[in-house]
Amino acid sequence: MVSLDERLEAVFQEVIRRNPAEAEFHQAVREVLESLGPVLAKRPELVECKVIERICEPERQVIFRVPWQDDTGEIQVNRGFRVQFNSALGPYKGGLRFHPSVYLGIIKFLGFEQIFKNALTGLPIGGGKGGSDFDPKGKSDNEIMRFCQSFMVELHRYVGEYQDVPAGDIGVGGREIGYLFGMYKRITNQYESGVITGKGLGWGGSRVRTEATGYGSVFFAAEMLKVLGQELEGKTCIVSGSGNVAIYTIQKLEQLGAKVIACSDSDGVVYDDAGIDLELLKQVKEVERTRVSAYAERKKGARYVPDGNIWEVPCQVAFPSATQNELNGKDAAALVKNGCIAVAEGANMPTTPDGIRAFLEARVAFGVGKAANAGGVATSGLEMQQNASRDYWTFEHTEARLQQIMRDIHRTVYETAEEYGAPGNYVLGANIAGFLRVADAMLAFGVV
Ligand code: NDP
Ligand code: 2IT
Repeated sequence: MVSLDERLEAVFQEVIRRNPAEAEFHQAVREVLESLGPVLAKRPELVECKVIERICEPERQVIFRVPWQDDTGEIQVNRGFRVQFNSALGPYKGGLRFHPSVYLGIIKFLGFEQIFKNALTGLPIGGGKGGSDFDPKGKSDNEIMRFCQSFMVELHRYVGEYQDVPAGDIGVGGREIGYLFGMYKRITNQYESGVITGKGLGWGGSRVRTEATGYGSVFFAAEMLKVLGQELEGKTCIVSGSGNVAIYTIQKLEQLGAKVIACSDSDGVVYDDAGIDLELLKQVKEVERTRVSAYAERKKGARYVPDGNIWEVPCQVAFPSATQNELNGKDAAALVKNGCIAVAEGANMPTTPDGIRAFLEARVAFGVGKAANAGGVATSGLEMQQNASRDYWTFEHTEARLQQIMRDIHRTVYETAEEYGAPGNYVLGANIAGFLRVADAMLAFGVV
């Protein structure tokens, strides 16, 4: 563990004391605090104004009951969350995660990350996150609908175009956004498109939003490689996960001439030396909503290993795109040993602190999630722009905007790292640049 400046250590200890048993939240806070030492040296007024203490405390947290009836008629009870972390730069903005592992600590870590990520996009959006411990796996379409409707019956009180704008995350995609928006529209009797993003293209959605997180993380990786005098064309890559982010990471990599030889889900890993067949993967995951093992059963030459470790596959560029803490110090060491030169985090906090340290020490270009995966929320911001102007943009225009945003984030993060004496350290650059944008707005507002 990197030791903290004593003022930051005191802030961190207070965060632990006030938020007991929330390990992921502590981890996300610690990573940011570890970057802020050089900022305090330059900007002592930030200490006096207690802006770091304020940023670590969510503006509002809502926890609610979500009762629903399953297909057998039995009543189920889940827990819903919305953490409205910071609105200094705009309405709270961030996804909803439906996964059985969800508890307050997960939503708070995601909401905390979201503050700085959203600031890095340069768009006027604050940070928030929500979700439920509901497990969508094995549920019928009707059960998903009833759950989403019940969730929105409570959530609608706290969201709005100018207040808080949710979107998808793990377990929440286009289908769920449709059910959520439909219920919000019904309750409020208003067609308030800007209340949620990730909508369908026929009813207020933005082109490229589905692809945006994956495409964005590939654009970010391309920028990192450019600094190294390299390009993605011809590179061998691995992408963990096989959900929304993973699929569109694979698609953009293939378009740019890279080869993706492995992907995964929480049950196992698929290896395909010929390169993942995207159409088949989409059929298996998006249409049939089944497991990656089904891909290997149908694709000649592909192999499936239950409980396999994807990070043992030799590659030049890795894209952790499944979930938090999926890549540890040992995994990072294996990647480095096998010749990996760049990592772009499509997921939120997929690399453990040990893993990050191993990458930084080995001088691997390590694109931290709050920078590398910001393309999803950035395109949500573009969806909000289109909704506000009652307009739809073309795919080409929207993708060009996304690419420019990712380039700008890369430049900002890279230059900030240099300015603060850590050239090439994207973790430090992203944390400082994101933090300063939020902190400066908060200072302007007085004691808020
Ligand atoms: P999806 O639900 O579409 O896919 C999630 C993928 O990750 C699945 O392959 C899933 O496997 C795997 N996964 C989830 N939880 C676990 C776990 N506990 N252990 C192992 N594997 C797991 O979600 P997304 O693709 O949208 O999200 C992936 C990551 O990207 C998350 O960290 C999310 O926060 C982040 N992200 C998403 C954005 C978006 O726009 N969607 C934007 C920025 C970041 P299985 O099916 O077996 O559960
Ligand atoms: O983690 C994320 O940035 C997301 N899940 C997307 C959030 C959004 O509001 O589009």
